[in-house]
Amino acid sequence: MPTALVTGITGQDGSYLTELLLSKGYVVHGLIRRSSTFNTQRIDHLYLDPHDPRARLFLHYADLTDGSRLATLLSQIRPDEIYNLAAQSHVRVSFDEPEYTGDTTGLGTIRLLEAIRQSVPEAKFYQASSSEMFGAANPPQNESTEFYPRSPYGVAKVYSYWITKNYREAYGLFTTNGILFNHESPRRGETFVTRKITRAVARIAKGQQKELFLGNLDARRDWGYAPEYVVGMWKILQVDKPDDYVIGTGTDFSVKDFVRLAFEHVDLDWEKFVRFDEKYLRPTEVDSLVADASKAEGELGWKASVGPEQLAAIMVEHDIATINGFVPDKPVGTVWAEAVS
Ligand code: NAP
Ligand code: F7E
Repeated sequence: MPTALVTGITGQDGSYLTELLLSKGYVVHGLIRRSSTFNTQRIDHLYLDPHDPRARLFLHYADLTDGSRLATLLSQIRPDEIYNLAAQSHVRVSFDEPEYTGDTTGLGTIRLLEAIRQSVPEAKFYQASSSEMFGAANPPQNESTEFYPRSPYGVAKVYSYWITKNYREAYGLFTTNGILFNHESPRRGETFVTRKITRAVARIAKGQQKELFLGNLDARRDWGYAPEYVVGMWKILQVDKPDDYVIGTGTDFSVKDFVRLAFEHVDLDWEKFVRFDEKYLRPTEVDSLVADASKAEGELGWKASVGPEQLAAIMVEHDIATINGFVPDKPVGTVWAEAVS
């Protein structure tokens, strides 16, 4: 059975990727941060007590800011594939915590790559690069577009992108970048704009909320569906020669468009509920990100099938179902917590 190591396993993408890898027969090791409350909600439905002979998902405490821990774990686990999804991933927060963002989202990658170089140089490495690296560059953006990051997050991701490429060229490691455009899902963090909108729409439709405060409605994004994007990650590591790929839908919608789609799904007029709050503005904004993912389609056979209209419907439906008491995945991380305590 192939063995994968996933950093950021408790995040949106980590949870979908783990589902995919387990379904393909992998043994999956996930790095998890110590937290004073449970933070494994997104993967609880995948976890079995390690004493169970069927267990193929194993979790380990670690942090991308702790290089010696990464080195120890890599030499113990000796994974075939490593997916580096961990990051301080919120662009607005990166302006509030620029140094921490640089340490985790930027330097975290070099700590991992050094551990790989020294312990498992034969392993394949995937770096979660981002369309935020393109920043102010004109759309559509592809693998040849010059980077012009507009936030501490974007700058940190550019560092990680280049150090990933450098370790490929300098040491011959199998290191790759997936340059993913925005991708969303019912598991999206609640402070990213799509999920913030769909949760509010569900609550407004149910009479639990009156207004929704947002910042810049004019920014344009290429929003895709996260479960499809983790397939792209896996495919990037299955090629013969390591390379970098843009992954996105090629669609071009504004935040206002997404708001309208989400409210229309419950037959409400968004203009009656949405208010402006400048606290959600960023010191520098990324105006327009639209993917040209033709290289991924041609070389990986990857193509998105879910666009923003369907995505908004999926997310609103999920958030309404949650209010109605439907809980799709096991909610709280008790199984894992019991196993390690
Ligand atoms: P997410 O939901 O915010 O998950 C981030 C993960 O990183 C969480 O598991 C988090 O752990 C972990 N993490 C944060 N700081 C860490 C640290 N210092 N050490 C170890 N783990 C740490 O992000 P996502 O949406 O799944 O995105 C996955 C990756 O793709 C990220 O690197 C993100 O920057 C990148 N990306 C995302 C998108 C997108 O649209 N979603 C697009 C392009 C690139 P906790 O659960 O403990 O907080
Ligand atoms: O903002 C505008 C905001 O925070 C999208 C991360 O996954 O994708 C994500 O970064 C747009 C921006 O995502 C609010 O100004 C308006 O223009 O959902 P977001 P993001 O910044 O695009 C990239 C590819 C990543 O790599 C990142 O990790 O929406 N916006 N009003 C707002 N945004 C938020 N969060 N909240 C608002 O109230």
